[in-house]
Amino acid sequence: MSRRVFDKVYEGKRLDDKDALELFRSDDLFGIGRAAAFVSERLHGKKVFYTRNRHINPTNLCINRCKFCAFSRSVGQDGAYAHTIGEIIDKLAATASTFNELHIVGGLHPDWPFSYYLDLISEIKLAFPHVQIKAFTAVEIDHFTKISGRGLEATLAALKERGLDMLPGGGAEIFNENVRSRLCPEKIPASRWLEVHEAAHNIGIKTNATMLYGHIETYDDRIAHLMALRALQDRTRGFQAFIPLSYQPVESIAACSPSGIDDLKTIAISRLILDNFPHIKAYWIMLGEKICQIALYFGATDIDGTVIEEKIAHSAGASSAEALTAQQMIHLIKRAQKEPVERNATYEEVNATCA
Ligand code: V47
Ligand code: SF4
Repeated sequence: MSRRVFDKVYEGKRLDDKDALELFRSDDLFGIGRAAAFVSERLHGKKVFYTRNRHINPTNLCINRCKFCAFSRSVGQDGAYAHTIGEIIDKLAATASTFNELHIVGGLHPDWPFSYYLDLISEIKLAFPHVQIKAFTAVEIDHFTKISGRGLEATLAALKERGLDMLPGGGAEIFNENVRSRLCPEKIPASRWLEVHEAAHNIGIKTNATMLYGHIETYDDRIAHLMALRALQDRTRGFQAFIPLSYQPVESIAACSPSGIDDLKTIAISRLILDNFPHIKAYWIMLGEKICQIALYFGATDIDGTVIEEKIAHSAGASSAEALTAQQMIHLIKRAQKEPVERNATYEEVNATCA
């Protein structure tokens, strides 16, 4: 590939669609990685962020049943579950001293009222006031507007009032509507996903963004996805991290997961295109610990958290561990010659207490 695109990066110029396609088609993995590392070091030096968090999935019952999702179940199906708020509080109480961020996402339950979600947030905040809550994908928020009869901003504001701190980036999948209709025909369209995040940003809720890649999409689809996120971020500045989600194979969509090379290239190119995003997150659960560690040389500056209990990727057969201790995360970062920094959900640095 020509030096032209790298020159633009080193001169601090914004890349366009054509540059992005040249990068995706290139086999100069190290050149791309070096350019992305240049950008991430300019932003954060040697710092790599991690968090002590815990995942909670209140239910796997879901009316959408996306084709790639091995986690969801229909009513009456083997393995279906729906936790009461009391069960969730008990689960959390058992490990409460080990996390300061909660990541809560689940299926679209066919019957739960909006009050379940409002009470869930309030009761968690009451029982664990030190914990920040990152909860509900844009897909869930849209569902809440339907079950509550409220508008988007009113729905988000009600959750914020109860203690919601931020939204995770799930549900974005791939924005191209043809691919989306094959992967997840029942899911909200891309335009609605973007609208939910814009509304959250407008009322002061920060969010993350994701992209599910490595299945049936093309490089052009990935580029259009990244460009749509960059355009929204130009307007709102409300995104904190972008998380490329490496597809975990399920039979009905595509048999193979992306290669390690594709994982690293996608992380690096995301860093180069999303010049207005503070962080690119290498999500070790879907990448595996070793690719995640190498990604720190390809533009990633966040490795997510301890997680404790992961159901979505592991339902699809992810071979990574289900949890890492804070000590293991620190070790992973230090062995890459980087500086581990513990953060909370909203990216404030916190003093590590369990290292
Ligand atoms: O929206 C489902 C994806 C997402 C598969 O914001 C799959 O900090 C790969 O969004 N292969 C949920 N991916 C996970 C997510 C997330 C994870 C960690 C941190 C954050 C954050 C967000 O998982 C879903 C869907 O896109 N998913 N099935 C699969 N087979
Ligand atoms: Fe439901 Fe989310 Fe799974 Fe789709 S990805 S079936 S919306 S839980």
